Amino acid sequence: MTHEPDALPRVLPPGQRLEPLRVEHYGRVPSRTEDRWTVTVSGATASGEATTLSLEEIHALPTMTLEADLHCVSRWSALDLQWSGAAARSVLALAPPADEVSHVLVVAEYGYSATLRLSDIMGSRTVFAWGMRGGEMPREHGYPLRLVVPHLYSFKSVKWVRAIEYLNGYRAGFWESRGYHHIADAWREERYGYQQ
Ligand SMILES: Nc1nc2c(c(=O)[nH]1)N[C@H]1C(S)=C(S)[C@@H](COP(=O)(O)O)O[C@H]1N2
Ligand SMILES: [Mo]
Repeated sequence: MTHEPDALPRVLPPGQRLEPLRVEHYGRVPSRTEDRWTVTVSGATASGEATTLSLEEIHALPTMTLEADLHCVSRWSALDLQWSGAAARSVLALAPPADEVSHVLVVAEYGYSATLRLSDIMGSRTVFAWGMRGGEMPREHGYPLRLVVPHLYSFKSVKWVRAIEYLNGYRAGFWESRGYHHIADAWREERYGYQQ
């Protein structure tokens, strides 16, 4: 009889510990209903105009499924989560950035936000998700629209996305302005601003 281990060895980024998935966020779970959910794209757009995307438009994009982990900067990691939604780059293509854009501020209902380098949000494994573990994403995990950026600490994986602002240069979002790293690559252990 061959020995099948229960689980493959799991590789965690440095300084992380494995924990079951939990719900973690600042503030309340939004009560806004899906029919009143829009996503505003503003700042340095290619057209010079701000655009309001409907949830329908975003949910109509080709979907992809992604296996990705959550790595909280406070050191818990939940592994092997399955997300489905649209590639972030295909959402941004609906209202593209101007050439000089370097960063993107992603803003949630109630004002939570995170700043990403344009290259991180345009990465092939970055998604705007609305499905999770084969079903509809539970509201507390970010339905109806949640960014998932697998290689960065999960404070960058903004739940309940309501706005995207294109920036020419870096501007701190919620945790970045409270001492956390502006890039936050979990594999490079970029936790705190003083490491920058
Ligand atoms: N809108 C919003 N998104 C958020 C947060 C938040 O406070 N508000 N917290 C972030 C942090 S710090 C973590 S660790 C993850 C947790 O995701 P989960 O609740 O799906 O486990 O959500 C991220 N996205
Ligand atoms: Mo976190």
